Amino acid sequence: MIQDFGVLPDGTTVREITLKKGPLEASVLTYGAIIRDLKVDGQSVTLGFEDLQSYLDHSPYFGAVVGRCANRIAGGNLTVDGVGYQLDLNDNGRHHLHGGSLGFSARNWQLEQHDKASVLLKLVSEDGDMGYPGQVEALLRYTLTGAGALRVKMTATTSATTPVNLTQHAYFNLDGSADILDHTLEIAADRYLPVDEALIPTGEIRKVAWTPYDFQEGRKLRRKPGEQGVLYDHNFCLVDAPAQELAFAAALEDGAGSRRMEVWTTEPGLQLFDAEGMDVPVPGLAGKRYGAHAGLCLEAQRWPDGVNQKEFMDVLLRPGETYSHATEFRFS
Ligand code: FUC
Repeated sequence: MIQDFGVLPDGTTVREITLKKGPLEASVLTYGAIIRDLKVDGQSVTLGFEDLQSYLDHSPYFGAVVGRCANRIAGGNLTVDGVGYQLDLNDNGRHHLHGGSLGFSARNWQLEQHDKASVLLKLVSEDGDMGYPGQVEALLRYTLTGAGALRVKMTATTSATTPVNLTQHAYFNLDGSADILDHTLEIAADRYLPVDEALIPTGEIRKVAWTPYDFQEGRKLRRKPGEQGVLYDHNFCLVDAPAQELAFAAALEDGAGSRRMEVWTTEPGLQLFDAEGMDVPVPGLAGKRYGAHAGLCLEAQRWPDGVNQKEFMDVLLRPGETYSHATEFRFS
């Protein structure tokens, strides 16, 4: 099903495509390639809004695809083949966040194709967009699979060498409770990236063992005694390079242990963000209010600030190459 969802300030229409397959139903917006709502057996498992204006005014990237580069680039400083570029400084005027103020999450994607269970969207990011060199063409397909998963498949090509690191920024809450602190999370990472006060990786790659970042055996998001002040806004190091095949990255279970979601991805990193500071001033899906820890993000991506970190994998895409990323959110 497809319908108009609203009109952007520039006069273009945002479309909403509803996909259905088995127990899954997904509503996808052309704006930001946003997953506006994802239902499993009729229960919403992501955070979102009922109207476009709330997305324009209040969304902390709910369900959006972020790019060209997910997460932060320190000082918005990019150097490609010896040439320096200044990227849009949309993070407190100091750093570049999620591709800039008009990144992929704030663009109205073109609707290329759709059927009952899948939709294909396209975005052309022009040369110089948000300060980046080269024209990038991105394709994104969402598919509801017969096996009860939402599959996200993204590819991109470029006219000049530029960094590309896309991710799906959905906030999950599997049981509709006020917060996700009693959800249990497992992450298949034995290392994570410590950050500085601006949330930018320091460059150190640290073992999770004996720290609050050890999710290898599964643990609740709720801080244990003695863990006050622990922040979950970090990249977990799954592997050292992107892969061709999907691999298990994480599992999330609701408080009662009645719903489970697994994340499988080709990406080497997973950003955990548990929205501690969330305080959305307008109603969300079905009138819900979203406060602290209302949902959490599991953003599969290449390690953040890769353009400035020699030890991290390359995030540059060159002409003739194809960036490719697949992530599946599997429900049971
Ligand atoms: C996540 C975080 C950021 C930011 C954003 C809304 O990706 O890593 O810190 O707050 O979402």
